[in-house]
Amino acid sequence: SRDEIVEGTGNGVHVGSVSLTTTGSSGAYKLRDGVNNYTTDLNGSTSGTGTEFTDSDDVWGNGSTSSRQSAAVDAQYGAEKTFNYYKNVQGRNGIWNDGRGARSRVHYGSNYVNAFWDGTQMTYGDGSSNSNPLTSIDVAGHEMSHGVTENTAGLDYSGDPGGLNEATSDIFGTMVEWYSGNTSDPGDYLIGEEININGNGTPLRYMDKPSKDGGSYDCYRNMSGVDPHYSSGPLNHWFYLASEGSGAKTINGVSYNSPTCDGSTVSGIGRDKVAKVWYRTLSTYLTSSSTYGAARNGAIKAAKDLYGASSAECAGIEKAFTAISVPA
Ligand code: ASN
Ligand code: ZN
Ligand code: CA
Repeated sequence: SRDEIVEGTGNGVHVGSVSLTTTGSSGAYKLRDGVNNYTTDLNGSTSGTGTEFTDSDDVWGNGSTSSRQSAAVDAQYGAEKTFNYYKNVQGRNGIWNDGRGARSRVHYGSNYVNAFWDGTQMTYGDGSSNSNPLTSIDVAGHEMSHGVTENTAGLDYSGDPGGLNEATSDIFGTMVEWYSGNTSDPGDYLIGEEININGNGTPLRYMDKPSKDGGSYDCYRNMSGVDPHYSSGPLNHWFYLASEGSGAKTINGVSYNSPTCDGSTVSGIGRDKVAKVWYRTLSTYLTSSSTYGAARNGAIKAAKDLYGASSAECAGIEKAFTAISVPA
C-alpha cells in the first residue's frame, strides 16, 4: 500500500470528535501527519520509542479511555495544532525551525500524573484513578513549547529564567488552545483545567491571578530557590493583564479577576498581539540567564519593532510589567 497524506477522524478524551491529518491508504493508516508529527503507544512502559499507532479505517479512538487510541488522538491533535500555531502565527517551522515534526508517546508508565518534553519527544501519562490523561491541548502546547524555548533563548530552569521558561510554556500552551478552536476544550487563561489534577475540578494554574493555585506568585520578587512552576506566576499574570486588562471579566463563560500589584488600572491589547511580542522577545532578546528585568526591556523592544515606539501596544506591554512589580 502507498503512503498518502489524508484526513482521518479522531475521537479524543479531551478534544472530542476532530479531523486529523494521517498517513496511509485503504486498510492501513498511521497516526502521522505530513511533517512527521506522530504518536506511539508505550502501553505502560517507561522507556523506548513505543509502537506507532495504526488503524484500518482511519477512525481513531472512541472518546473514552477504554480505547488506547483516544489519548493518542489528543496527543496527535495537540502536536498538529502546536506545529501549525508556530508556523502560521509566529513564522517558526516547528520546534527546531527546520520543518520537522516530533514524536509523542502516550500511556507512559502506570498512574503517571505528568507529561514532559525531554529534548527529543513528548511523553504523556494516563493520570490516576481520580485524574484524567495528561493529553489536553494546553499541556501539549506547554510541553512542546519547552522545546521551542530550548532552541531559542535557552532559558535556564532556576531563578528568574526558570520562571520565564515555565511561563513561556503556559503562554504558548494557552495560545495553542485558543488557536485550535476546539469546542470540547475551548480557549481560556487556565492551565490543565481538563486534567482534574487536584481531583476537585480546579485547574493546575490561573493566569489572571496565579496565587489562586496556592503556590505561585502574582508579583515579582526575589526568585532564588523558587520552583519554576511558581516563579512563572508574575509573567503569566503579565500576559493576562497585557491581553485582557485588570479587574473582573468573563470570557467564554469563565470568570477572571486580575488585580495589579501597584493598584494601577491596565487595559488589554489582546492576546494575539501579546503572544507575538512575547515570541519575538523569546527568540530575539533573551538568553539563558535572562531576568524579569531583561524580559521587560526585551518585550518593550519587541513591541517597538512590531508596533512602533509610540503605539498603544508598546505602552500596554510596558504598563503590564509595571503592574507585576518589574520596574523600569
Ligand atoms: N510537566 C512538567 C513541566 O513541563 C514536567 C516537568 O516538571 N519537567 O514543567
Ligand atoms: Zn513546564
Ligand atoms: Ca486551558
